[in-house]
Amino acid sequence: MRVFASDQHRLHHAPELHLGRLELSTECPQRAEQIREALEQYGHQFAAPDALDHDLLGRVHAADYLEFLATAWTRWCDAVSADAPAMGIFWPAGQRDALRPDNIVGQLGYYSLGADCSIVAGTWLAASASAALAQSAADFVVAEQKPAYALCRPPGHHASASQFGGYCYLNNSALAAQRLRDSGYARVAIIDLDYHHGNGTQSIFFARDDVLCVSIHADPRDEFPWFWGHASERGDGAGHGYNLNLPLPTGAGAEQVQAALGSAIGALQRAGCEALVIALGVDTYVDDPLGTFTLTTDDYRHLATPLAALALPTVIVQEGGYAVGPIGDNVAAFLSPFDA
Ligand code: OKP
Ligand code: ZN
Repeated sequence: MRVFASDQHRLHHAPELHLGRLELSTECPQRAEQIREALEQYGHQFAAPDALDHDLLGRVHAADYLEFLATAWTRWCDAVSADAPAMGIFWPAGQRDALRPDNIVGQLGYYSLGADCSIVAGTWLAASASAALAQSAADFVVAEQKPAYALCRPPGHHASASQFGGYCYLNNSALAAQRLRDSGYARVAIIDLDYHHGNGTQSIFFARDDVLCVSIHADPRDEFPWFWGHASERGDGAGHGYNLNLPLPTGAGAEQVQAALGSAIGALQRAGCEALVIALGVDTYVDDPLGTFTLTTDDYRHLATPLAALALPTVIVQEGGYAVGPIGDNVAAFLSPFDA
């Protein structure tokens, strides 16, 4: 399979708040390095991304948020400290239409959903390179009518039009879907297989009927992102019926995920989707430090089999997965049915 990858992700490894202390995030550069090494060994073909299309970025993210992300680190260094990561500490909790503060400290709360990630010197460059991979993979799929995989890091599915969080800054899967739409596919499906609900993707497309969002994830009553991902969230206005959440209980295994995937594929077919983005998190793996699901490496091949059989133009975008040792084998197992 064609794999889009870049070294720029190495510029970003940001601290997160963990048990009351700042620690380097579980979302680490070794994740992408392991995946790259494994996919090289399995003989996948690597390609470099094209330059990021800022018009595409602007169709998924708010202009003021993009300006904030691009300048947050320098503003933080000038106003606060170059020795600490830039992160929020206050949020407009419960206030629906809060006015945006002018100060960087206030804006970090305004533009984020939690304190589980931060912005460091290389964050914007790494996030934009990650987005460029998703865009380039989508362009490849359109041009070649073959599937492609974007080795994105940092991940993207928790980032909404104007908020970062959950290790995500730019929504790579949403950008890939928007690119497919702009290339002429009338309706695109995003199937999100990450252990965590793709709240950012859901929010970006919630009022739209041209992108069907389906997410299979741990029930938000027990898991991050806590406030999104319930089955009752079905979309707004014209988008009603084009958002489908399939939450699973803590400890769910391959059979439960496989059954939910059957429902996801049914929804995709009923909606008449012409192209597919798979938000591939492998934090559903049995030994994942953040997850509780029990999937094995072989299960990823079985999960991908009915998706590959759809034979739709398909972009696979890397999201989470924190069991660094086996992460490459898990991704390779998922990709294998698409090469058959
Ligand atoms: C991102 B993705 C653990 C904090 C957990 C939130 C999890 C983000 C997951 N110290 N932070 O969906 O894999
Ligand atoms: Zn996840």
